[in-house]
Amino acid sequence: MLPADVACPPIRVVHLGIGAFFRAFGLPRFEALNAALPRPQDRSAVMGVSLRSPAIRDALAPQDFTYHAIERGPNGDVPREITCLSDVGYAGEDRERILAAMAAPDVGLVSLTITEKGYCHKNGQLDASHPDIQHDIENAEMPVSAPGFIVAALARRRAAGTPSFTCLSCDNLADNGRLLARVVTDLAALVDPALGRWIEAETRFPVSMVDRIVPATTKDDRDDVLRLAGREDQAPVIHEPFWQWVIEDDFGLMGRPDLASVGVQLVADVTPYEMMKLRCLNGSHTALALLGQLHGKQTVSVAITDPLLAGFIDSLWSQEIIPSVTVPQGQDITAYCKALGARFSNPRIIHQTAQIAMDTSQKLPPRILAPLAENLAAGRPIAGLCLVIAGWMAFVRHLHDMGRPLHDPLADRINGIISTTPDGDGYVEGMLGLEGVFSPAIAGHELVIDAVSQWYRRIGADGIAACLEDAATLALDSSNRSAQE
Ligand code: CS2
Repeated sequence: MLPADVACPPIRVVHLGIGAFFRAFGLPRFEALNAALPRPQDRSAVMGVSLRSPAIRDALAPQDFTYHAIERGPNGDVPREITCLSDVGYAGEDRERILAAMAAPDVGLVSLTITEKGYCHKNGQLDASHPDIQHDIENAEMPVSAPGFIVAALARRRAAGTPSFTCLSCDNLADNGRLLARVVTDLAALVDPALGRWIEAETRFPVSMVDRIVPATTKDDRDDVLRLAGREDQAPVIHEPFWQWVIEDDFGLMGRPDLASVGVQLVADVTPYEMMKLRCLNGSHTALALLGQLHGKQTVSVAITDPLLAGFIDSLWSQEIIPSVTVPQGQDITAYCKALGARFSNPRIIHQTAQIAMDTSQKLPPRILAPLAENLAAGRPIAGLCLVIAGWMAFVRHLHDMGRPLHDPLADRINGIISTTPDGDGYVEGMLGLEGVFSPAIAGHELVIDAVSQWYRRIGADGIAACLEDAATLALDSSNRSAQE
């Protein structure tokens, strides 16, 4: 038998935001890494941190933090037991344990999936007026935000003479590592300028692109685990077979886990991968979610097999998204989108369009508005992207009118606009004025104002089906035009 300290490898990674995504995407990589290491003492354990709720800690603790990741392909399930997670702390109750773990010399990596809103930023800078950030400026040793936890832990490491860990953002944001570096160093500078300088010099923030479709786990999924694995599991995760993880090879003094040996791509520049994924996959996800909701389609697989939506997504890709992407070397982007269509169609992945439609105010900028701005500058078509924006405006107004909650960090501002502007052009103008979502250049651009207002009116007058048909015709016209040019 192994001595107890060897049987349980040291925590070398702390992950902030231990939701279903990272448990289905990142932890299986650490599990594979451990499985390939013959000496147990060389293996790594991961500590997870839940920032908002104790639920995942409480579900996993009675099962020693092990759980099943179920790969759900079109034809069947493959369950895998994940054992590398050795602890989960909830920020609201286990702050000291979490900070002690993050400050421990064995920890070389702090990874994050905290979603777009977790970065507490406004236009790429720390939002110092954000209530969590105000709290963390005044109580730096008792943080509540993710940047606050990183700053407090790095302060401890600096004081103890321990090298900095590397901070690895795994969120769907353009240049996610740069944004994390910005908010962390901005916050540190406000708390202690010398610490801010130390972090700037010592901490690496590689950019990464992450990809795996992970729907929310349901009660049926928990029952499936019992059937497949013969064991109760209160916190399994479901995922598609596909995954891709591309990381900028920029780690600090603590080195990096040998992720390349388990299929992770370590590259000098993640930008083309991230641009392709954020725009082609996430952009079309957001389009399917919003327009799918308006069109009565509750899941992605049902939405993408609807001829009108499928036709729209095909033309959105070919006319507006693909032309805006700098394609990674050796990648066939048309084949990439075709494969996305197949991934989205997997009928056994029940991915709710309502789930993807959450937090859209944070998702539009990298997914829809970035290609829109570039298309405008290059004189390329924008009609489909503008339909997605108009669809969002119709979707949030519909929720409001039905008295249903809007899950979005800007819900109060959005509901304020809805209740103070008459439906129509004034409402569209009000929404385009949402600071932090639409840049002044986009919000004030006549072509955008016209296209979004027209689509919005058309959705109200003729319904989304007519708009989807129109958009496909427009796309056909513009592709005929460019074929003739
Ligand atoms: C989705 C993503 O919920 C969403 O916004 O677009 O979670 C998507 O499933 C993943 O990024 C796929 O890698």
